[in-house]
Amino acid sequence: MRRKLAAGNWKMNGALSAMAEVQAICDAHPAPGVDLLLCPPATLIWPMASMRGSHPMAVGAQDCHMAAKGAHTGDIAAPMLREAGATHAIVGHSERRADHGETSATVRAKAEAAHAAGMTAVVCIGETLEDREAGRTLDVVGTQIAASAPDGATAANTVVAYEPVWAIGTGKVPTLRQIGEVHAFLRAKLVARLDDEGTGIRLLYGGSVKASNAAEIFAVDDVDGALVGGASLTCADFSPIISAL
Ligand code: G2H
Repeated sequence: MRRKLAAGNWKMNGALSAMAEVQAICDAHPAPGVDLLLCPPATLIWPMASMRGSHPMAVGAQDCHMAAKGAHTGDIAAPMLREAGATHAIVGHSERRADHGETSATVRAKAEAAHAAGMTAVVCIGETLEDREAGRTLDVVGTQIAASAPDGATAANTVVAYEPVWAIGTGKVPTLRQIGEVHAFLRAKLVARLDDEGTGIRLLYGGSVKASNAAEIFAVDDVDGALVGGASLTCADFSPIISAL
């Protein structure tokens, strides 16, 4: 069966002083019954991976370039992130799609680059409020998952995060029925395309997950965990979410 995954996305937050929070998270969950992943800014990957020591928590990047090296000022290649200690890379987060014009084709290439570097890609998809209100949610996420997930996606090298854009950092959360509908739809898409691997790929929900709503969201069928933003920055906020899984 799929193991549960609690993943934190620190976005552009955190400093070396925040390693104390990471230590507190590790101390609070010395042998977590779920998989843990924290994705800090690139500058903190190495410090976080070093600090974690032998604790099973994984460290991930928030993006990677699609090329393994080259003339791409300011970008970071997947093998470099891997060398720094990242085993995962978030690709296609809606903030990157919006701020950097990333298309699903770009996201797919980045996921393939992460795979080539031996990393797990956390592929993000999600509809806008406009899409939701126009009744296009399943069309949009269906198109995104088809175009963003590589053909070589497996249960080991890929995680999919469903993050409705309108729920990100807003405090608004879809109903449990809405989450369940999308997750069931995505599961069917993955299985149709990837057979057993599609059954094994973990589907995370993301968007304003917090301690007070985590348990009910995790109880929804085909929700295998969460990609958590703001509430993953401190042990006080993240620890109860981990415990709810
Ligand atoms: C969605 C999520 C993390 P938050 O972006 O990926 O952020 O939990 O702050 O809504």
